[in-house]
Formats: sequence, C-alpha cells, structure tokens
Amino acid sequence: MRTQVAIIGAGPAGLLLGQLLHVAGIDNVIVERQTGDYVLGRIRAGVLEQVTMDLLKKAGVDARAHAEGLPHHGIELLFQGQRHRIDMHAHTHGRQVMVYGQTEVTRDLMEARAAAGLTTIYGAANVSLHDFDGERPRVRYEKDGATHELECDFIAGCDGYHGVSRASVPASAVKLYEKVYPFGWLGMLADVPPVSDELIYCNTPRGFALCSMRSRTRSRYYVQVPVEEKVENWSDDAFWNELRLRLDPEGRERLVTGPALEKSIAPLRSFVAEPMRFGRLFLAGDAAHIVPPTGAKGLNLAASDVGYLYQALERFYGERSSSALDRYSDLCLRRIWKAERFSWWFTSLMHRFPDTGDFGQKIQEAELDYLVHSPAAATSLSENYVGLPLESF
Ligand code: RFL
Ligand code: PHB
Repeated sequence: MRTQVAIIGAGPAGLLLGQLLHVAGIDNVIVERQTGDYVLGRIRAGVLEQVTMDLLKKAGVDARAHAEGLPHHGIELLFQGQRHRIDMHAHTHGRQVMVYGQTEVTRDLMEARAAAGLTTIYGAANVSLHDFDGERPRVRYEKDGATHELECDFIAGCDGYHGVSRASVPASAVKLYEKVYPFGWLGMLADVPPVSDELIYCNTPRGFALCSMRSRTRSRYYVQVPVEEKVENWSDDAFWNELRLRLDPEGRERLVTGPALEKSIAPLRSFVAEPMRFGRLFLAGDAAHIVPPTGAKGLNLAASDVGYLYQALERFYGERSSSALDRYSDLCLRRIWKAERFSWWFTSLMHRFPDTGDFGQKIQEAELDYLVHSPAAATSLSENYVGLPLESF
C-alpha cells in the first residue's frame, strides 16, 4: 500500500491531522495499535481552547462540539476555604474555552474519517518505522497474521508518550527534558449534575481537587493522591467522601453523588523531546511532550502541533517548498514550552507537595492571594488558560 502521509496513532492528534490533510487534498493512512472502541474508552481531557475549536472547524468536525459543548467564561479557585472567580472572558477581551470531552472529539473525528472513506488500520501489531532519513519512508505492521508495508512520503508520529515513533529515533539525536511530580490524580466520571456551572480548582490542606464536567448531567472530578496510590483502594464512597472534604460548605451542600462510570489514576509529569522532526518523521502531540493536566493543555497542544504540521505539508505539496516543514519543530516548541511553563506553574500553585515546608506554604498562599486581587496576575492566568495564539510560518 502507498500513501502520501502515514500517520501512526488514532488519538486526537492522528485523527485531527488525518482530517485536516484530507480537507487539503492530501492522502493519508492511519495505523493504530488498538481497536477503535478501546481508543474511545479512554477518559481524558475536557477543555478545548479556541485554537482547537478553530482547527476542528477547518477539519469540518465542529458541529456537535458547538451544539453540545459548554462555553465557559471563567474558572473558580478555592483556597483557604473560599472560592474566587477568575473572569477569563473579561481578562482576555472576550475569549473563552469550550467544555467538550476528548472522547466526543475522538468520536466525531472517527465518524468523519469513516464517512470520507479514509483508511484506518486498527489492531496493527508490531508497528515499525523505516528509512525516514531518506526520501521513501516505510511503515511495517502485522495484522491478521500477515506482515504489511505502507510506503509514504512522510510519517507523522502521533502515537502518544508510549508510542514507537519517538523510540525509533537514535537516542543521540533527541534531547529529553522531564519532571515527575510526587502525586497523581484519581479521576472519577459519574452521571450526576456538576457541583457548579464552572470548573473549580481547589487547593486544600488535604491536597488538590478539581470539579469538572462533561455536560449538565455528567461530572468529572479529580483528587490529588500520592503517586504510589492504587485505584483498587478507592471505593466510590471513599472518593465522594474525600472530594467532599476538599470542598467549601456550598460545594458540600450541592454535591450530588452516584456510581462511578470510570475511575482511574493518572500520574503527573512534564516532558519534552527536542527536536520534533527527524528527516521525514514528524512527532506531534503526546509523542513529543506531556504536561500535567492542571492547565488543561495536553489535548490542545496535540491539536496545535497538527495545526502547524498540516499547514507545512500543504505548502510542501502545493508549492513544492520545504521551508515550512523546516520550521515545524521550532514553531511547535515555542508554544509547547510556554504551555509547559504554565502547566508546571499552575500545578505548583494548586497542589500540596510533600516537602514544601511552612515557608513554601506561605509563598503559595501569598501567590494565590495576589492572583485573585491583581488584574495583571489574573490576566496572565487567563490568557494562558484560554490558549496562546498560533504563530504563522
Ligand atoms: P494519545 O491520545 O495518547 O493517542 C496516541 C494513539 O497512538 C496509539 N499508539 C500506537 N499506534 C500504533 N503503533 C504503536 N506502537 C502505538 N503506540 C501507541 C495509541 O493507542 C493511541 O490511540 O495521544 P495524542 O493523540 O497526542 O493526544 C494527546 C491527548 O490524549 C492528551 O494530551 C490529553 O488527554 C491530556 N489531558 C488533557 N488535555 C487537555 O488538553 N485538557 C484536559 O483537560 C486534559 N485532561 C489529560 C487530562 C490527560 C489525562 N490522562 C489520563 C493522562 C486528564 C487526564 C486524566
Ligand atoms: C477534565 O475535565 O478532565 C479536566 C478539566 C480541566 C483540567 C484537567 C482535566 O485542567
């Protein structure tokens, strides 16, 4: 089989890239290790930046996100038992975020891909990447007991943190930056109405908590837990009790509990691999970088990477110019490092760290107080949360 762009991974990065390339008239095939149902079973991000919504629109898959998504103009910060609202809309001249789950984005992209008749190979085993340092890269995989080969002009490595793409690059060609946090988020999804109309980020003596949602009838809650914690140790009741202890009196009163649809623990990490291009292999999304979820940036960065990549490929095929492809890695990394900084800062501000000490605790409290009383500080939080703009090539 032959295609112009072979995409490894059918997560949001791979599926969105495939759709953007298709709209630009560029042929592509996706090779995914898991089944489609498995990919849809992963409960992850919930907050989309305007930049991401714009890319979904370009890809022709924004209708349901607009119809069913919840536009949010602000967030609440809870600390020292009090809630404070950050009006992001007012601080950013009218920008907002859309609350719409990654599962739904993925489903919309999968449906559009199927409707367009584009090829996706699910359940591909032992995927391997070859000759991406030359002009004729190839992707090999096994399926139904046979080995298959996909010839292409370019490979897009959209296969997440544990994927094969980054691992195919010689260690000497890539520099890794990493920070691991001593805690994770225990997340729970339940069909109960959200405790508030907006997201509440809580800094409490028992640790961080986040009240988020997927719709007016489906809530997503998280509590900070030690990194070695096991999800089996948390009954639904234990989760609700812990969340309740991290809320303010109004939140405790309004909290509606119910059986968990899903419960899982995600470790928190910051990670960047540089560069993001190796000959004709381009990394995008979690394959190249991870952010702790506090800033809600992971999915949005995956979208902005492929926003740059499809434009660069469009120029290559349209104008026979490689100059945008040559700038891909640098342009992505500028935006990524700003999101890394924001996510690290917001994580540091909102969590309890085992080794903070009294001085560190006072500094955290002073920064939170500053944030909710200084328009300059609130503007900085807001412009990063709603998402920094894409640059042009
Ligand atoms: P994905 O989603 O991991 O998809 C990669 C795909 O590649 C496949 N794959 C392979 N395919 C073929 N061959 C191989 N060898 C392969 N190895 C892997 C995988 O099966 C998979 O289908 O990466 P992508 O597309 O880059 O998307 C990234 C996002 O999924 C991720 O950044 C976000 O979910 C992060 N994230 C959040 N991001 C936000 O923007 N806002 C949020 O509110 C937010 N909340 C979150 C999050 C992530 C979380 N977890 C569980 C890590 C909350 C949580 C709890
Ligand atoms: C979510 O709804 O899953 C979510 C929302 C905001 C975050 C992280 C996760 O910062």
